[in-house]
Amino acid sequence: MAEYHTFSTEDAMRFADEHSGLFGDHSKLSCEEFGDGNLNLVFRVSNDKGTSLIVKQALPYARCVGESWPLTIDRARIEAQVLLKHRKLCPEHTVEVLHYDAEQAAILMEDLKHYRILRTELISGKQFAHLAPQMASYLANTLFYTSDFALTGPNKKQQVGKFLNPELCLITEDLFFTDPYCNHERNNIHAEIRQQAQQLWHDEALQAEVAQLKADFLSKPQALLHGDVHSGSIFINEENCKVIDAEFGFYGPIGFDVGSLIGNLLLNYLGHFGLTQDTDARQQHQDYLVSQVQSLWQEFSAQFTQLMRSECHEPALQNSLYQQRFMQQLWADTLGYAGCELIRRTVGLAHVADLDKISNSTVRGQCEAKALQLGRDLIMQRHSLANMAQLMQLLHSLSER
Ligand code: SR1
Ligand code: MG
Repeated sequence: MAEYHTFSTEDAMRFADEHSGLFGDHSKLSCEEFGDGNLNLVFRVSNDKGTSLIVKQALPYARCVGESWPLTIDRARIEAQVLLKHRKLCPEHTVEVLHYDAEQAAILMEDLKHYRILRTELISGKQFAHLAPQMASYLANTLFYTSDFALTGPNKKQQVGKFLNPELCLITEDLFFTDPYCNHERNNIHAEIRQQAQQLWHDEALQAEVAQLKADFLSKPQALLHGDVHSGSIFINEENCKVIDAEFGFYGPIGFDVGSLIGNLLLNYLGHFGLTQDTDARQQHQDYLVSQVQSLWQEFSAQFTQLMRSECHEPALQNSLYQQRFMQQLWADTLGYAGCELIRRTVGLAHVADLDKISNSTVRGQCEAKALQLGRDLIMQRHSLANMAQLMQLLHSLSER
């Protein structure tokens, strides 16, 4: 087998051609590299009849930083295997993997060319009623059926071992839970909020809560997470949404996936204070986001609860009081991780366009300050915010500050 080498467009075409029966005449293929993510090469290979596939190759370093940040190419295995597993559990909302090559760390997958990236759509003010119910279904199914509620003890432990993913987890451990709370050189802090960012470095009460969330991230292998459910990992169109990019997958706390998505919806909510000048349009979009956050949690928790009642194979975990407590803790975890996502996307290495695209730097600073405040409130109050109505109150009081 050929040794790993970085794909050219010609290599990507050959790879797609060899591993799919779709193309036929190689001479009629074309290819473009269009990856704009943080880590990988992404090629679209097309024939002259309108058929296309995606080839994604892991680089041996983080693309957004360069060769000075080496990174395992085994992440392509994790990505392929998480997507294959999640697709079995939720075929409607998981991208299809057609082939994985360990040597070249390359994945051939369906081209979602009739879909668009959720983040771009939300930034431009688009709304999709099906987003929350479909993502609730994806999260409930993938997380329940990979948890101790559904797997035997030995099988679960074998799965945990297969998806250890230490290098990619370390990125999250650093970027999510450490960097924002100290003066780290990786941080990216706009001048307008430097003072608020510095407060994070001296906020011991907040740091203690973040330490708890990080400890759980390190030591609570509840289910096979996607590990990076932000709105750039979701493709959407008028009927459907599909999840991509599972290279951060591992066995971790369920609230991390649910909270990451809620955090990203809230980042878009806050970003629209600066992105949309028309106050009626802004209010309408923000109301939409609030309703999506509400329905995401309601539908996710209803489905997960139903699955615990009807599909739990572990006798001790069938206890209904235990299951209630489990959901209560999951709610608190979800709020905490959503808060961490708000903070790290505002002052950490990896920002989001929802805030960065605000052209007026003073207004952007005001939105970022709200993101830090809301992030802190969510983390600190995650055990006392009893329900979604209280979370919404917090959001509204923030808008008025
Ligand atoms: C160096 S990787 C930076 C971020 O991009 C990924 O999508 C993850 O969110 C990670 O934290
Ligand atoms: Mg990604």
